[in-house]
Amino acid sequence: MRTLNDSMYNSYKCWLQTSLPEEGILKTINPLLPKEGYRIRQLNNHISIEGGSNAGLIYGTFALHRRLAAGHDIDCEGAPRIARRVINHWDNPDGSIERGYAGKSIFFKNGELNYSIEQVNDYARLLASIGINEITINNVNVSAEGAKLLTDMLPDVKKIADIFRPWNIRISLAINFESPVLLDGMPTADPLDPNVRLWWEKRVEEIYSMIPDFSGFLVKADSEFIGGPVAHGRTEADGANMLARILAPFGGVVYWRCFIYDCLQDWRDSTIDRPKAAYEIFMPQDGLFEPNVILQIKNGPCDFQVREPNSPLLGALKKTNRALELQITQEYTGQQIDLYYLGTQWEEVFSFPVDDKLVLRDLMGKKINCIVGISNIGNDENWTGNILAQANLYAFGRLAWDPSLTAGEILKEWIPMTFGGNTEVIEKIYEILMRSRETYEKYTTPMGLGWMVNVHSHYGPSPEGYEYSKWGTYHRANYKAIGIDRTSKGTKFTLQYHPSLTAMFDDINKCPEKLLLFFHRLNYSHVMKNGKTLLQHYYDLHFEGVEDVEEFIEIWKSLEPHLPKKAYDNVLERLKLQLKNAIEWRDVLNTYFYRFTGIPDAKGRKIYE
Ligand code: GCV
Repeated sequence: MRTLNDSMYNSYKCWLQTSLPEEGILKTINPLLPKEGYRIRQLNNHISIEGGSNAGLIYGTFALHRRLAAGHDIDCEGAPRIARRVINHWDNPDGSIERGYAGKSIFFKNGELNYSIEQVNDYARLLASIGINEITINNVNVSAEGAKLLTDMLPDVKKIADIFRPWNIRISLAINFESPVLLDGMPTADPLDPNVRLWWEKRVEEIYSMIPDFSGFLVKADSEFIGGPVAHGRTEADGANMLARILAPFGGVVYWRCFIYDCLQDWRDSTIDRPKAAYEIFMPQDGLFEPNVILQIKNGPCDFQVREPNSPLLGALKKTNRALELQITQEYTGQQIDLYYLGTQWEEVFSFPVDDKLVLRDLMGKKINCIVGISNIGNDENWTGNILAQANLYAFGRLAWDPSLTAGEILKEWIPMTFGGNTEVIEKIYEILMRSRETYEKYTTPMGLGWMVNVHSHYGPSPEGYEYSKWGTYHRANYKAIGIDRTSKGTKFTLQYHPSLTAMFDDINKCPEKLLLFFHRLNYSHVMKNGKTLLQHYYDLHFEGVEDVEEFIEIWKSLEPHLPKKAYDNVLERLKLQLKNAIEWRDVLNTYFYRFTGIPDAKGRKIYE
């Protein structure tokens, strides 16, 4: 098992490892400050950090470190805008990580909790440094093995909770709704069955006797072949409320995921439109959930694609608590091989309108007081596989603390903390990271189309990989047109938004061009605002995307003298793989459309027959 002292692990000088200044610092608790808040002052012969509690002192200490590295004034005050700042792990008991790209789980091995205390403590410290205050350690797809966290593995869960607690991080568990059947052979998991309720009561009492600050349960139910209340003829609210009522006396909550859709769709049936599903299921139940239920909603209505509009449910629910779920692990966004700084994407998510006045950011910390990120770490020597992918975890924490930060501001903290103060290094890494999302989008599926990835792995191009499948993710390209008409004249998805947004997305001239193919079905001859046809625009973006990656490689190479060899090699190796991937995407997709249309590239560049 890797420990803090392993040489490889220490060879990166990354943000969590630079030591915190301790000498000449006076730390005091000031109950007048918010509990997790802090105030830092530079006085004559020392620096004072006041915290509203120990948690505030922890955050204040890391804030001081950050400000020193970024060259900001030391005097400052801070407090989180969002109360619950949560990391979800998709770690399985066998040590694998669903959609993980940085090695194996740091928690599990061979069917049990099997970990290094130092490593987990170091991870807790890392999360505390970015303000995270809660963690779910296991995958939402809970196998029969994973369900045992509630029983056989509970003593070990307690030990993990003990490691996280000093860092102000509470623990929660993902549970399988069918646990009474899976673990104890009960005849049913019907949430209205009194014996089922009793079974859960016993589990919850046991958990709280061992982990008094246990945060609660995370539930993926009635989703992707996993059971839930609907299978018992009940509603999502029936299921969530049964658990919530049991947890309430202990101060626990239920995170109920809204990622529910028909995953056995017939592609011939164009009356079903997957992005509509969550709203259709949950809006009629708005107000029926207990106050300690938090509906956990992915940022987009599909599934963490490179560009989607925000889920309409985030703004539409009025009487139900909710959490915004973001994916830090790069499932559809390059798998920690391709460069993809998610900060720019999340800044857009926060800036996305909810109605004619407000954007999502305005709801954060008010109507939406919880944010969840799917972890991108594993036991890899630098935590995230690609060292530059650390920026995504860092950005998540910083935005969870303060959603008004910009993607650029966050990078200007992270880069010097990780690579030191050399201006050339800072500027060049800043440039490639800030451009990275758009570059990936250019050579994959621009304009909101999404998917077209290889089935299951979700890396690399396969334009028809999901086209005739059951998953409901179609683009319906033919010789003339592409995309789904999701306007009020089409599938009516746009009607799920505030009327001002319906009007914008419905109107082809007002719909943001970057989302055009999410909302509209268009002929390849459609003329874009830049005067090009849709098809030519598509070709151009694919060629440009590859050129961008070539440029990134040159920029990175120019930094060789200024970077630790290990970090330099780590990224260069991945950039080379990214170039291969980008070329593959460009050629497969350009050929795909050329074969349909017979229209060559206007600039005569090579498109394969
Ligand atoms: C944990 C997508 C991913 C799955 C993931 C699921 C979810 O479908 O491909 O791996 O399962 O989302 O968010 O539940």
